[in-house]
Amino acid sequence: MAESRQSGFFEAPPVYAPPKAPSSSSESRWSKKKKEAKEPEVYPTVIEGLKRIYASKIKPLEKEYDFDKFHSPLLRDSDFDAKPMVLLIGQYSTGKTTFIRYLLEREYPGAHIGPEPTTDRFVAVMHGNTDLVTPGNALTVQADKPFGALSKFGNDFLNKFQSSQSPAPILEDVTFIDTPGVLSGEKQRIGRSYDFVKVIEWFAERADMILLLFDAHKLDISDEFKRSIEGLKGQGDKIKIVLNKADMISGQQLMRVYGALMWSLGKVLQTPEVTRVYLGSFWDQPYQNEDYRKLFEAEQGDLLKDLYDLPKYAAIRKINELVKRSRLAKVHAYLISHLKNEMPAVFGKQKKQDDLIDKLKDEFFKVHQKYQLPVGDFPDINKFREVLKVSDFTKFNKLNQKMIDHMDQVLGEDIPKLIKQFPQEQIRKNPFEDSSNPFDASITGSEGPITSEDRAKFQELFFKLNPVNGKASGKVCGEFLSQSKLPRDQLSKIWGLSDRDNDGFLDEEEFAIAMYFVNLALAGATLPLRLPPELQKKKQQQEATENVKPFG
Ligand SMILES: Nc1nc2c(ncn2[C@@H]2O[C@H](COP(=O)(O)OP(=O)(O)OP(=O)(O)O)[C@@H](O)[C@H]2O)c(=O)[nH]1
Ligand SMILES: [Mg+2]
Repeated sequence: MAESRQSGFFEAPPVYAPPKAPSSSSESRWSKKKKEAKEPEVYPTVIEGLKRIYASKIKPLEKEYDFDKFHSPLLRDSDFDAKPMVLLIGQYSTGKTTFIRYLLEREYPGAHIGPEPTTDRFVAVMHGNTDLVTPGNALTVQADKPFGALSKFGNDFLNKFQSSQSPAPILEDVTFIDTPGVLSGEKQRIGRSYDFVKVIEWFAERADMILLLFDAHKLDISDEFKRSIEGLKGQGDKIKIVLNKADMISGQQLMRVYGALMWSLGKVLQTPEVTRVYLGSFWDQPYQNEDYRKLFEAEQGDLLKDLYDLPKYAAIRKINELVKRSRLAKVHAYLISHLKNEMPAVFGKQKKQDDLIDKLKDEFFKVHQKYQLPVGDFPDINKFREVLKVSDFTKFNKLNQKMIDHMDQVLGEDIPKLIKQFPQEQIRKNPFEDSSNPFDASITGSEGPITSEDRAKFQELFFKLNPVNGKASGKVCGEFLSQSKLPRDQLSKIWGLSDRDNDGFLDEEEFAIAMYFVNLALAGATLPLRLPPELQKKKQQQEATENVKPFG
């Protein structure tokens, strides 16, 4: 099945042909001008649209006003093409590397797992046809990777950064960032030779999901971890908490740990909303304490569902981020050109520049008033001041109204147009409805997961179980399914998947699902943690067809 999945979520062939560019020799000044002024009605893909809007209207303004010196480097195509990124953060040994292993269903090259601090570097776990490790320095110069900007953290950091490529199917749609465990006590004081918190902030800003892992049987929030979490302010909506290894403690202890975790997090995260916590043991080993099996499985299922959804929402997040960036870039252009304007033509330049820096708050206010700009779009005044101190205001550029107009077009026309295009692309590339689902590729076939031939066989078997009111009891089904000689834990997993209404009985459809998974497990495939949507839908569809059989 993997062969049929050459294209990732964003790379499917365009439905709309991109507007043809006239050849340069035949291009008149007029058509050039027209092309400049007008963006195409429909972009080949949303990501392609974002790239073009950025290159034609936002980047020129960013260059004009040194946006990169003040805020963040100019974007490259690879920044737009980057797959959704999941950042894992936690104290050492909370199970970050194991969690990635569990999702990849294999080890990534260079992975170390162990009870002592093991991962000593940042690892971008990405897709590749063969296992390959690329060191940090080489990564930052690869134009097709979104890590160029990391060079600002220096060599000490780059020596502790690498990418590990691996052919795991999930990596075709998501990139994971494994991080060194946050240290506590003495080890923390020894320190690192690079700014760990700043690096975490960098990844967090670009991540689509941030997983904060805690160890239920060793709950501990060190100062460095606290600072890292504080560095995540503003990214609250991406954060998900994982209380891992919950199977290692009793129910009573778990309640206490859960309460303690919520209490400490409330203080650190300071968000009005309650952050979602996933309880469980996120690895492929049997649970040590079986009391909460159902709860853990449900939680695991929820977290996986959120991961499934990432590619779907990643494009929306990219649009969102570009909007944020454009608004900041516009305010930035006004601020820089205003400072330039305030400078004297001949004498007293340095003095005036120092004055302006001293009274920067007043200058911000003037710009806010004059152009009616939202306060929320203004940058952090202290960071802005730091860069101004090493700048020469006379070199700043004057206000370029055309560039500002372009930004208004981006925000008022181009982006809304792109969003309108969005639903079509979503339908076309819904990762659940085609074979690019990274998690359950093996069970999605062109006929649907259960073939009609199998379905007929399963139906016959089901009726041999003498169902009452359309349902066969757990005992009867259990005995029948045990004949497969599958291990008990697998059978229990299969039961959990197929008895969808948890009533301890199987109806005809649920029985078909169970049989389907029994065959899959017998063939050596890994069982999914939650019921794939195709099977859920099948059930609804079947119910619908049954309901419209008035004479049946
Ligand atoms: N019970 C249980 N133990 C786990 C789980 N995940 C990991 N472990 C154990 O916890 C230890 C640490 O696992 P790692 O995956 O190395 O943890 P890490 O967070 O990557 O650690 P560092 O890289 O040092 O920060 C190992 O001995 C694992 O066997 C889990 O889900 N449940
Ligand atoms: Mg690790």
